[in-house]
Formats: sequence, structure tokens, C-alpha cells
Amino acid sequence: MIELIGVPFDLTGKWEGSRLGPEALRLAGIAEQLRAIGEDVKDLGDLPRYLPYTAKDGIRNHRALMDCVSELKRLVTESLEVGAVPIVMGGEHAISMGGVSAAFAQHENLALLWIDAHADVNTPVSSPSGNLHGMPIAALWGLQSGLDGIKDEEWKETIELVGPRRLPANRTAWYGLREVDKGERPRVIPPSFVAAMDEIDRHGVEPSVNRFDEWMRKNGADSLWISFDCDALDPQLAPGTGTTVRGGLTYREAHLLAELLRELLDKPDCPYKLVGVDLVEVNPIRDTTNMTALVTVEWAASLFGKTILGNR
Ligand SMILES: [Mn+2]
Repeated sequence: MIELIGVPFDLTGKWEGSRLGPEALRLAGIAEQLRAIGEDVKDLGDLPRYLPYTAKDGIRNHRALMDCVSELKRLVTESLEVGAVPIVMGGEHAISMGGVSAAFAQHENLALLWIDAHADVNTPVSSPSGNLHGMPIAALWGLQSGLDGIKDEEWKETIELVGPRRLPANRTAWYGLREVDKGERPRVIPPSFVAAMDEIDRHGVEPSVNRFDEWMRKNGADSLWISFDCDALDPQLAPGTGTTVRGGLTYREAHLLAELLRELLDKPDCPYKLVGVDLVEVNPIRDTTNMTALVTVEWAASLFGKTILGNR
């Protein structure tokens, strides 16, 4: 069973508007599309809205994010405990801390596949903007803030909330990267899996997905959380998102990626299973005719087994 969890949170990025993302994904037919391929889908509704608040000299809207992530972690934990596969509908990518940390608490050998134009592994000191939405992987890794005072205290609280385990680098995979900040670059290296757009341009989607499978097997991962930021897609295809970067995945590349991931997961000898998914950063305020939510829903349907001939 799939459980949909809406997280209308958009207070730590550059633009507000992705709080409308969960509703846009519903109107794009996420439940119907997944039911059409035989999935049992339950929509748990949305988390509450959290009010913006920034402590003096603190990280912008830190409290709101902590309250949101803490509640999401609780809901995803419950979802996993009843044997469901949660799909967390954002909202900003910072919320992924909630689902990933809940899954990691139950699956010690979890790997995270981060499909995104951005690495989102900034710390408060390395981030050019200071926006929390670019820091979720640094929090999951338990990196230090590099700052003093209230910002350091807030960052320590963040790390504690997503702990006590620290996601290891060799269970972190990036796919579709094309805008990595200078301070992030020393972190986006092996033993993590990295498939940046230039590799996908040169060799294509299939070899990179096969390399991902080899990496998963080598590192002994037995479970997988897929965190899909719609800005991994090319902005011509998915303009409705906060931080667009040209040169992203085409429609066909993205679907091939989803279909190949499904094929890997369905192999009888596959040692890892899909435990949860984020679909984040859909921002209808910046979109045209809900096309970004539509393409995100279609992508999710491919990930869960929709094929052209329907012969999964
Ligand atoms: Mn992201």
C-alpha cells in the first residue's frame, strides 16, 4: 500500500509557493495514476501549516522547519510500521529530513537516492544563501555547522532531530546534478554515488543506472529512499519550481530512469527494496497549467511500474 502525505512547507527556500505542491500533485491525479497500475493508495492529507519565525541572529524559519520535520518523521514512522510505502509530497526539499530519518531509524542499511539538480549538502557555513532547503543531506550526515552562537545551536538541534544515526556517505547517491556549490564539491565524491548531468550526456541513462545498482550491491544496502526534486527535470519541461537550472533531464531520460529503477527493484535477486519516496519542490505559483505537477505524477507512476505496454 502507498500512503500519500502532503507537506505544505515552503519557508526555508528562495520562493514561497511550494506549499501548494501537495494539492497540485493531487489535482494532477497522483492517487488515480497509481491506482490505475494496481496500487492501493491512501491519502493521509496534509500536515498543518507552520508559522514563519526566525530567532534573533538565527537561521531563517528554523523553528518552523523543526516542527514540520518532527511531525513528518512521526507520520512516516507510522506509515512504515503498518508496512506502507509513504510518498511525501512537498513542499521544499528540506522536509526530506523527516522521511529519510524515519526510514533510516527502521532500516539501518538504508541508501538514499537524491535525484536533483542540486546536491543539497551545504552546511550553514558553506551555504551561499544560508537557506535551510539546501542543507538536508548535511543534516542527515551530521556535519558540523561551522558557525557559533544561535545558528550553531539551531543546527545541533537539526542534527539531533534527524539522528541518532548518521547517514553514511557510502549510502548516499546523487543523480542529475548540474549546479553544485563550491563548498559542497569536496563532499560530492566517492564513496558516494554521483551521476552528474555530464556523465548522463556522455554515456546515457542506462549505464548510470546499472552503475547505481552495482554501487548499491557493493555497499550492502537493503533498502532505498528515493528523493525526487522536480528541478532535476529540464525547466522547459518543469518550470514550476524554485531553483531551475538549464540542461536537466528530458522527459524521456527521466522516464527511462524511473522505468530502469523499477526494473532493478523488481529483479528477483534485488537485495534492496523501495521503502519511501519524496516528490518535492513543485511550485504552482511559478508553473504553467500545472505541467510540473503532471510530469512529476507521471514520473512517479513510471517508478511504481507503469510501462508503455503495461506488461510489468
Ligand atoms: Mn533539492
